[in-house]
Amino acid sequence: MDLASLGWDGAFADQFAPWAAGGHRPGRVLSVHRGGDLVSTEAGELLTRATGRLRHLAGPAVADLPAVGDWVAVRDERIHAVLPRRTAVTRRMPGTNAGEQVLAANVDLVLVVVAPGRDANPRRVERLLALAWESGAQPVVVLGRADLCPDWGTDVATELAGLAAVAPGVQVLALSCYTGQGVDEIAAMLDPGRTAVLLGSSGVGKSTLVNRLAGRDLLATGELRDDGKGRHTTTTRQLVALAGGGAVIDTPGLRELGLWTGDAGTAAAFDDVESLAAGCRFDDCRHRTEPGCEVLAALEDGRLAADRFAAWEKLQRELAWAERRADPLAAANRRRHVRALSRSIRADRLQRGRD
Ligand SMILES: Nc1nc2c(ncn2[C@@H]2O[C@H](COP(=O)(O)OP(=O)(O)OP(=O)(O)O)[C@@H](O)[C@H]2O)c(=O)[nH]1
Ligand SMILES: [Mg+2]
Ligand SMILES: [Zn+2]
Repeated sequence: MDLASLGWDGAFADQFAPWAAGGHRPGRVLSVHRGGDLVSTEAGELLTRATGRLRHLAGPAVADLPAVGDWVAVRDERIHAVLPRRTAVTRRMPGTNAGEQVLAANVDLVLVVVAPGRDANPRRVERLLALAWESGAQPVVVLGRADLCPDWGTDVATELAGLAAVAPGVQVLALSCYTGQGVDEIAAMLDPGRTAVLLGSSGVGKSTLVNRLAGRDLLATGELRDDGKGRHTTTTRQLVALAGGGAVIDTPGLRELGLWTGDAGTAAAFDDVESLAAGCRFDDCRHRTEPGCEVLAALEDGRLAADRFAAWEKLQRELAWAERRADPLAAANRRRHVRALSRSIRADRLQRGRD
């Protein structure tokens, strides 16, 4: 496999130099299984395993072990090191109360795929976008299975407008793998060397999209249940190299959306609310009764929708809870960091307004 088409570049090569000197070869993790990690190298695909040393260093921190999309140093069918991740989509480990899980590493794009109707619920999209922004990659919202909108045209436009309202600064597009609408647009985002990860509920058509992009039926897709929900057909995360260069990572439908300490992500996903909050007179304004509160003023005059504010508050509470559990000290620092970040977002906007 040509590693450049998978995203290998000079900066990674520089970081890899000491490993190359030690006789290691670079590779990208395609999938992670109990029996080992499948890695794509210049010499082909290899089934590898992290060395005992790497496991020992990671200890209980599974996030330090190779994840799908990672660039790794391989020798003798063993992974000796994981290169620093440029971006990472992470969440809390489902079912546990601590620990971070890396869903996809070194991605350029996070395609948040939703189906028309219930699944395109603004609150769910907001949460997925917070996760996406937090990764450091660029989110895109995809209305999948758009051909199912009863009135093809008007309904799609309404759904897209609803999605755009909760996705400031994010491209929103309609996709149908049946009619082909939107497929080329997404393919065009995946130049050689670029990687996208697909996130969304079960049954929204993620694996079907991968097959369309790959031009052949690589992955299993599943019929929907009678209630219109998916059957959790995909069970492992998997990186697929596309023939024209570029790569896409398919993931199982997300049931539990445990946000990791995603303050930066929330700040970006709720750019509108955060910018208002940055304008409050007091730095620690709770937006309840404080004088000079911009958020209250915006709620009053309709610039900010009440349900969007409620969603933001709820996410804030969850983040605060997750943070306290993970690292109480860091939590306080992060709060300060986010306030600074929102202020810079606001300054940036004002600047853009002036330009
Ligand atoms: N009408 C319509 N159906 C689609 C479209 N894309 C996929 N489907 C169907 O939706 C069902 C679910 O598709 P999958 O690709 O398996 O969905 P998924 O998101 O990968 O689901 P999980 O693997 O369970 O997370 C299948 O029956 C597909 O044929 C589309 O554009 N339009
Ligand atoms: Mg699937
Ligand atoms: Zn306020």
